[in-house]
Amino acid sequence: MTNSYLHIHPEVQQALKDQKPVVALESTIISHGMPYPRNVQTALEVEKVIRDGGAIPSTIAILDGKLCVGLNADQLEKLGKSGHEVWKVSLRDMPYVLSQNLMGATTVAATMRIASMAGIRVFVTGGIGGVHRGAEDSMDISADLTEMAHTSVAVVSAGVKSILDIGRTLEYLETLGIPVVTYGQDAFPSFYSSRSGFKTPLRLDSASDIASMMKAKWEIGLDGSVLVANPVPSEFEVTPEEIEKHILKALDDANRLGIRGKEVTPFLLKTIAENTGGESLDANIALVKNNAVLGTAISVAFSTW
Ligand code: PSU
Ligand code: MN
Repeated sequence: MTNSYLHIHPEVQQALKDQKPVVALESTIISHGMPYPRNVQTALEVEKVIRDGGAIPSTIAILDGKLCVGLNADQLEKLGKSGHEVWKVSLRDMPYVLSQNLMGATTVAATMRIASMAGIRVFVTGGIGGVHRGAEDSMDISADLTEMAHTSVAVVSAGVKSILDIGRTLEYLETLGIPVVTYGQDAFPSFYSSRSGFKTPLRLDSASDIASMMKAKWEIGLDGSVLVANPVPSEFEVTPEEIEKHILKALDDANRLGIRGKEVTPFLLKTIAENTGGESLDANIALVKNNAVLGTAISVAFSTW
């Protein structure tokens, strides 16, 4: 769906025209997910991983009243340096941020929708939003999930972070008809860890098998995402037991400080990163790069159909 707000970088435009593989990347991970300057460094390194794998990277953000598909190094630097001053944009924020000419970093939900407008079918991130712990009272369920129900872009993640209620998130994904497939193992991963205590609903062992499942889904008219869960490389893993105490502390802080709504996820991510020191940040960076390798291979395999 093209529109006057959509601005596609010429290199991305050309690749799409030539039906070459393109991989979308989100920008909230840069502005709200990691500290400066490692966020910008990581964004550039992830783009390089995608190029080395034979696809064109396309980071998505809202700048100067446009939905930008593909950013240059200056734009990445600006987004990364401005950190939390940048608007965190999920679907409901898009019209406001666009029409007010604000700088916006897109979440999984908003990135998927913009990628889809441009015709991109594969999107690489770290972790998705989901059903929060205590959602039975707060009703805090990320728009990432409902967006995945109807936008046909595959999302490559390292599973679901255990700041969320992983069991309820998997149930919700099932309700919405979203295939959840783990790459190469039976355990569903939980971002920092290759396991979560839950078994994966589906397992596939190659990028081409994942691409052929995407083709089957979309060709028969089942719109919506495929969630790919790619376990963090074992050398960077943090055990669920170790991370859990930091999560409980961060949740407690969030409650005490009355953190609500869109602030919850960035607050938890930031608090946990601070309290675990470098270890969780190293894991975070390693898993995003690892996801970029798999996402690129999926995108290359998908582009041959
Ligand atoms: N989970 C992570 N890392 C992240 C996010 C979630 O492990 O960076 C970001 C993503 O941009 C995701 C957003 O789309 O947070 C979800 O926010 P919310 O829970 O407010 O929907
Ligand atoms: Mn929320």
